[in-house]
Amino acid sequence: VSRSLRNVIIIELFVPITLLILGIYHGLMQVVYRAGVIHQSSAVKLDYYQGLTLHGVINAIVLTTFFAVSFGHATIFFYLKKEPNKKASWISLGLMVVGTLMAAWAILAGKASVLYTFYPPLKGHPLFYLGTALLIVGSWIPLFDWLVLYRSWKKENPGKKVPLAVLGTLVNFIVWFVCTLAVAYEVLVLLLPWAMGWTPTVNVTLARTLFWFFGHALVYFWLLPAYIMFYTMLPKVAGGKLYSDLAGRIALFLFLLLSVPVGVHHQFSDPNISSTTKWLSTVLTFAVAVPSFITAFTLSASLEYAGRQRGAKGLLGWFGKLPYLDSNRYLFGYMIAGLILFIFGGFTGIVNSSYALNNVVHNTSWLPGHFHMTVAGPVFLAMIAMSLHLIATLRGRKIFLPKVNVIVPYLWMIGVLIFSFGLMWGGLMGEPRRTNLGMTYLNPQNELYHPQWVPSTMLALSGGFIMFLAGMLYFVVFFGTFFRKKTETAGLDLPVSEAYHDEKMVPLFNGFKPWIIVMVVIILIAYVPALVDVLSNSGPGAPPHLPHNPMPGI
Ligand code: HAS
Ligand code: HEM
Repeated sequence: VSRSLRNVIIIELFVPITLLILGIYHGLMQVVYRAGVIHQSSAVKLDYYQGLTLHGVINAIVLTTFFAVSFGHATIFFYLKKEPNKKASWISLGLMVVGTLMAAWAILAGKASVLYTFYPPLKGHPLFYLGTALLIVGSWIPLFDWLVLYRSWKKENPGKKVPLAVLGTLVNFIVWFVCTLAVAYEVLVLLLPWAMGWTPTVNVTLARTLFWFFGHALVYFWLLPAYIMFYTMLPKVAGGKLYSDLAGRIALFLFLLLSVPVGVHHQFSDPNISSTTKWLSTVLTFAVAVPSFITAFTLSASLEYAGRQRGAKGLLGWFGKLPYLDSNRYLFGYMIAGLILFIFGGFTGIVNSSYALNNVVHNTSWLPGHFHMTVAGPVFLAMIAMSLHLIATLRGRKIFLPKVNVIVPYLWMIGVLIFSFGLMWGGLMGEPRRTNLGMTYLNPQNELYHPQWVPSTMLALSGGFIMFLAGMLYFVVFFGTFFRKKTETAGLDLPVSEAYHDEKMVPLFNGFKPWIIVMVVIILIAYVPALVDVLSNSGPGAPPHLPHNPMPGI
């Protein structure tokens, strides 16, 4: 690996992991406010919503985008043996860093407490929107470069299967490119002119619809780097093989088809979208769970094979034979802890997407319960594990405190389980999300005091504290590894799983064209009705209540 690419990858990991210190601190503060430990609107000069914005933006937008780009560079180079264009990689990194600094300034100055979803009518400083746009444009650049490398690799290797990790990276960034077009339009055409004072108002539901066109595909943009690791590395570090290579390809292509057209499931309570459009969104969302079910079965079979290779007997003996605490295979611990969390994260997602059940959980603390078992579960654990692996190998450093490192993922997992259980329990009792409970419902001095929410918020507080502790231990390991003396040969090295069933090359699963066409068709089927609803039903006044329809909507 060239010095230039190595430095790009290292900076792309170092910047967000450093910012993450602030992101994790604000996670802790969130549980502290929620549990009514403090009854203030701010702490350490940062306001509640400012802190929540920092938490969501740093953890879920900045860390994930930087990581996806750096991991993309790593997989493309490692599998295709071709270096991405030097200039393009540095321009992309430069745009992402400048964009992040602009948005961070706006938030820290208290001028953009708009949360990571920046729904209008909350209005942020223009630099917040511009910074977000730069971060996104910066992350687009590598895709075009990688596509050139991919095409030349295909020409040189006719009839060979495209490596699964490369396929995953390209699927992920094609989804990212398509979905970010909508948020770029939202930011540049609707929000920025409004924030600059050039337009008097914005169409709120149109902005939300454009945001969620982007927003749910965003969660798969977070997930797919983790899936690439689960398919191409986990079986190897577990001591086995990937059960089926074709299953991985099918799952990835299903994400290409179905990641974007499901965004309306975040808008079940928006009154100007019709029930039919929402029903369609539920059906498509059930469909997008299918590639995750395929993944669950394929990975279980791969892990069972690994367990048996390691001498397991009987039906379930393989569970006990996996390298849970092997500090040389710490990637395994991070990945398995994430997968265990995702069993719960996935099932709660299916509850959310069921149109009628969504009424019960929407905007309650059930939701952060769900998404800390997804984005702060498999996604976060896979990302921080791979960041550590890449930093250690690219800089030729040994892992600092390997025995501590190997328990970090389990501590995090236990923390998330307790934390999310507390939030979901509270959510089912009506606890709202995005609300400083310490000021009102969890303040005994306040007339709104809800003592029945004390146990659930205390549970969330204790889980959140364990997560915070695990996060701090991770920082010690990461920065300890980063700054220790060089003792190993530096280079880019990734674990590679062989396939147990390495099916023949099928042209349909070795290229993108037909899939992209079907993707566009499904997006049109889902989003033309949604946009027609939004544009024809937005105007002054609320849509009428229809007695035959208990759901919000027309
Ligand atoms: Fe979600 C809201 C539905 C997946 C993140 N989601 C959110 C929000 C976030 C988020 C951040 O339909 C909040 C947005 C906001 O701020 O308002 N979500 C789903 C569904 C899925 C899903 C159906 N979500 C994710 C993923 C995320 C994520 C992935 C981040 C990475 N979600 C919703 C809906 C809402 C929502 C509604 C809106 C709710 C509202 O009202 O606002 C599916 O993709 C889930 C499928 C997953 C599975 C699990 C498969 C299990 C696996 C593990 C196997 C384990 C093994 C280990 C092999 C079916 C793969 C075994 C070995 C041992 C040793 C045990
Ligand atoms: C929101 C705690 C780590 C992503 C929240 C909320 C809490 C919380 C309590 C809900 C606030 C509310 O709606 O009332 C924590 C703790 C963490 C942690 C204690 C660890 C110490 C993470 C990580 C990620 C993440 C690692 C992602 C990688 C998010 C997102 C939100 C959120 C996207 C939504 C923000 C919003 O509603 O605008 N967190 N979190 N969190 N968290 Fe975390």
